[in-house]
Formats: sequence, structure tokens, C-alpha cells
Amino acid sequence: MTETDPQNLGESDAEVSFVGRSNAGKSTLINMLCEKTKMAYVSQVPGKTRTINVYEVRPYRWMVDLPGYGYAVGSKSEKAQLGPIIEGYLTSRENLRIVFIVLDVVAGPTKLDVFMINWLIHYEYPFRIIVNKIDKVGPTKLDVRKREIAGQLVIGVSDIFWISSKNNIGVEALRKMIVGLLGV
Ligand SMILES: Nc1nc2c(ncn2[C@@H]2O[C@H](COP(=O)(O)OP(=O)(O)OP(=O)(O)O)[C@@H](O)[C@H]2O)c(=O)[nH]1
Ligand SMILES: [Mg+2]
Repeated sequence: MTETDPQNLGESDAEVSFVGRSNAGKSTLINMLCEKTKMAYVSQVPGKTRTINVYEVRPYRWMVDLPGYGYAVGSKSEKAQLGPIIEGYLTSRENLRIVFIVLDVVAGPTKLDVFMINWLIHYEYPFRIIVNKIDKVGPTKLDVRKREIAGQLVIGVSDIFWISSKNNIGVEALRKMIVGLLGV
């Protein structure tokens, strides 16, 4: 199911959603979680997910792939829509269990990520941080990078999911959490 207007989404019984900078790997991660390739649209070109894509794991139990923020791609009207789609979605979902913010391990938290985190804290949404693409940092440097990012976010290293959706690292712990939240 795909939608550009959050108001047209039906009701779920439970849903989890993924936000983050464009190109952070949200769609790739959802693919991995779904264990079905090409279910979520993935591309080399950032800014590819421009609609709300719903993956129905079980009837009325959803994983929701949102457009990325931080990249201005496409026409003016498309650019203007990226913010309202995310905000319109987040403010209208009754059974939203958690928001996952997906970061790129190399880029780290951007201004928009921090804005999003503060927004979620302000409106008291449950959320967790996922740092994706850890395959891009060498094993000897990864611990240092983990502490850097956790330090920037003022949270513990163990509060973060450290994942490579490409190499299927760390995905299982996340899957377990989602299974619990969705009750599937
Ligand atoms: N090295 C590496 N590349 C990854 C990983 N996950 C995703 N990518 C690549 O990153 C690029 C963007 O992935 P997407 O899943 O489309 O990113 P997105 O966050 O959905 O992007 P938008 O739809 O624009 O918001 C693709 O080329 C992916 O193959 C990962 O864990 N490691
Ligand atoms: Mg995407």
C-alpha cells in the first residue's frame, strides 16, 4: 500500500515506522526485516521514497517506510511535500507504537535528525535510534565511532541498534523488538 496523503491511510491495529535522512537505508532495512527483497523500493539515488509505504506484516500490523528528509530532489512541489508527509503521518496515527530514526554511521546525526529527535521528545513519542551501514566502518574503528555517535546524542551505546542492512548484522535484535511491539 502506498499513499501520499497521511489522511487517506486506513487504521492499523499496531504499527512501527522508520524516519531518517534520505539515503540512510530505511527501505533497505525494511526489506531485510521483511526477508523479501525488493519489497521496499531501494535505489542508489537518494530521495527515492516519496510516499508512505505500508508493509502489512500480518493483517492490520504494519511497518511504515516514510520519505527521507534532508535531500531536495525532484520538483518544487515534491520538495514542499516531504515535511508535511512525515509530520502529517506522525500526528495522525493512533496505534503508532514506536518511531525508529535511522542514521548513517558515517554521516552521524545531522541537524535534521536532532530536530526530529527533539520533536519526538517534545510530543512524547516513543522512539529508538538505529545506526545503519556499520559495514562501512572498519572493525577496529567501530567502537570509537559508536562512542562518538552515542556521545553526540547523549545516550548510551547500548541504547542504539547498530546495524548493517546490507550484511544483515544486528537486524535480529531489532526484529525481535518489532515482533513484540506489533504482537505478531
Ligand atoms: N554499505 C551499506 N549500504 C547500505 C546499507 N543499507 C542501505 N545501503 C545503501 O544505501 C542506499 C540508500 O538506501 P535506501 O534504503 O534507499 O535509503 P532510504 O533511507 O530508504 O532513502 P530514501 O528513500 O531516499 O529516504 C542504497 O544504495 C543502499 O544499497 C548498509 O547497511 N550498508
Ligand atoms: Mg526509502
